Amino acid sequence: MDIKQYTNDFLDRIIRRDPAQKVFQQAVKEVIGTLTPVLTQNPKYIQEKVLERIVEPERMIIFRVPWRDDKGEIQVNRGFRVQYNSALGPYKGGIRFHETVTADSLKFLAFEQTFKNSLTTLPLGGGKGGSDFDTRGKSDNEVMRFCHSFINELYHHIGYHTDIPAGDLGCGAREIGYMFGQYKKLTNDFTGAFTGKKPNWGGSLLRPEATGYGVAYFAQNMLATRGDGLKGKTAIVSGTGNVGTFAIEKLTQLGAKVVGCMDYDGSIYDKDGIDAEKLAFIKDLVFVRRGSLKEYVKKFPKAEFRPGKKTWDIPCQIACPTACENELHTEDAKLLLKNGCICLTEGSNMPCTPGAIDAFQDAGILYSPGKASNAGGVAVSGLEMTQNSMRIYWTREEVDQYLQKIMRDIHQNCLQAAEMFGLKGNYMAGANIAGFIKIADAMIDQGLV
Ligand code: 2IT
Repeated sequence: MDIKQYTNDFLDRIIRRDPAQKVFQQAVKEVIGTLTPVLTQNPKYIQEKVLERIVEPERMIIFRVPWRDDKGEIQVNRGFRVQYNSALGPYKGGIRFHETVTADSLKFLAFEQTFKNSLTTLPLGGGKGGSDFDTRGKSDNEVMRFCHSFINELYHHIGYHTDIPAGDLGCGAREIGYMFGQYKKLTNDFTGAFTGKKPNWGGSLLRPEATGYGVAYFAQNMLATRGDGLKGKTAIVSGTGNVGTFAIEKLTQLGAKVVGCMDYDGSIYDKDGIDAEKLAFIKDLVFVRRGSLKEYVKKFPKAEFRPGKKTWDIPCQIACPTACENELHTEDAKLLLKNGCICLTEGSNMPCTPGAIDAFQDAGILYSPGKASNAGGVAVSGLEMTQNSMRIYWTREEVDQYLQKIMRDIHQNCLQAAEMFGLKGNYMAGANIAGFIKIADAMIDQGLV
C-alpha cells in the first residue's frame, strides 16, 4: 500500500467531513504527517483502522448554561465537554472559559490532550471542555453563578473514575473552587473529581507552577543534548497567565534572563530582565488585581510597553510561546531565527503555525511541540489524583522531583521514538509517534469500543 496516498486520502476525508473545523484539521494533519514510518512498519494500525477511530471523539456533550448577572439580567452561554479518548485512563483535561471557545477549538484541544496525556507516562485518557463565557470583566459573584450553572449539567458526565476536569485559559483556582463546590453539593461526594484544587482542600502543591516549570525543564533537557544550558541565555515568554508566569520564574531560576512577555493589551520589553521582584509584581497584577501589563512600566520605567504588539521581534536565544494556539506565524519565526533564536519550547497548545514549525525545523534549531513540553501541568494533575486516592499530601520538593523526572522521561521518549523511525532530533515526530503508539496499541487491545 502507498502510505503517502493513504494518509493524503485520509486527510481529505477529514476535511470533507467537517470542513469548518480548521484548527482540528491542522492538529490532525501535523500528527498524521509524522506517522508515515510508523504506519509503514506496522500495517496493523491501518488494518485496525486506528486513524479513523482516533480522530473521532468518544463523546461530545454540548449544553445550555443559563445564569443571572449582577444587574439581574439572564445570560445564556454554551457549555461543552469533549470526552475524547479513554484508552489509557479516565478522560483528563482542562476547562477553558473564553469567548473564542467553540466545539471545533475544544475538539482540537482534546485531540492534543489525548496525545499529551499519553506522553506523561501516567494512566490518563484525554478530554477538554469549556464555555464561550469570558471571566474578564465579571464579578466574583457572576463567575460563581456561572460556574454553578455549568456544573448543574456537567456533573452528570464527570467523576473521579470517569472524567476529571482541571483549569485552562480563563479557568483558575477560583473557578475550580466554585465548580468543585457545586459538584460536591450535587453528588454528596468529596472526591478528587477535579484537579487544580487549592492545596487546603485537596490540591497538589506545585500544580499552579507545574506547566511553566515543566516548560523550563524541557528546554533545559533539549539544550543539554547540544552540550548547552540555560545559564546566561536571553529568553522570551509570550503569555503572562498561569503557564507564562511560572515559565519566567523557572527559566530565571535556572540562569536565563527573560526580557519580554505579553498579555491581551500588548508586550513589555525589559532589557534588564524580569527578576523575582518584577515577577512578583506581574503575578499580583495578573492573579490578584486582574489588571493589564501596561502598569508594569509605571512601576519599572526602564522597561518599554508596546501596545498591541507581540514579543517575537525582541532578540532572544530561547523562545517560549505560552499564550494560545497559532500565536506565532511564519514571519515571527523568521524574525526569531534572524535574531539568533536557538531553542523554541512550546508552552501553549499548538502556538506555532505549520509554516513557523517548518522554518524552525529547516533552520535546525531545537523545537519542541506543546504536547511534549507543556505536559508538566497535566502530569502534576495526575499526581494530584494519586495523592487524593491515597489521602495524603506530598511536599513541594517531592512533587518537583516527580515533575523533573516526568519531563526528563518525556524528553527521552520523544528522542528515542524519533530516532527509532529515522527522524533523529525531530521532537515533533517523536512526540506524535510515542504518544500515538501507546494509545493505538491500547485501542487495539480493547477491541471495537
Ligand atoms: O492543556 C493542558 O494540559 C491543561 N489545561 C491541563 C489539563 C489538566 O488536566 O491538568
